[in-house]
Amino acid sequence: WLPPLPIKYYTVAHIVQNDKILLGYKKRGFGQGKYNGFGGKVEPNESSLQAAIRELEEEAGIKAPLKHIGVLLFIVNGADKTFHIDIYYAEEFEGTITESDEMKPEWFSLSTNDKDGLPPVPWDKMWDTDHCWIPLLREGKPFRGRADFDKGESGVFIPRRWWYGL
Ligand code: 6OG
Repeated sequence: WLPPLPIKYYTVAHIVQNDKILLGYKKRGFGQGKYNGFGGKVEPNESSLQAAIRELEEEAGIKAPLKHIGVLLFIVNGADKTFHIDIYYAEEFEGTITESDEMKPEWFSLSTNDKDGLPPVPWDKMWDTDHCWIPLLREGKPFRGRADFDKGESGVFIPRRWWYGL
């Protein structure tokens, strides 16, 4: 058995500031109803970094000096493609955080006792494997990972095995 082809390139970008993280509630499309960083497909005419900057602006209304911090490979048994996801982050941004038709941006606390009264990161409404690498992102440690999924009823991805490392 081999991973499904083609390999499709995606981006996910996070703003991380003083132990808080900006996530978006996905209102439509793939991953609807989940919280995730901002991102999407890399178009043929652009680099992964250009796509990450463009998607962050389209979905959250802000510009940020994104830095590459991680690579994730998601292999889904029964899917028609394999996902290669570049993860980016920034500690600053310009502009006003704005809701789009795709994403509703919200701040969450990465610490357990938050002074600003922010809600904690909603792990139960995120992709199952995010808790493996968001702590590395928080510490600014470059990481890579691979997660293998089965495709369940109605297209949901069921995580089977995963590896994450520095
Ligand atoms: P659009 O269809 O909206 O791009 N994505 C994932 N993000 C996380 N955290 N975990 C996963 O594990 C993911 N699989 C895909 C990449 C889809 C967006 O969803 C991200 C893109 O930002 C399975 O254009």
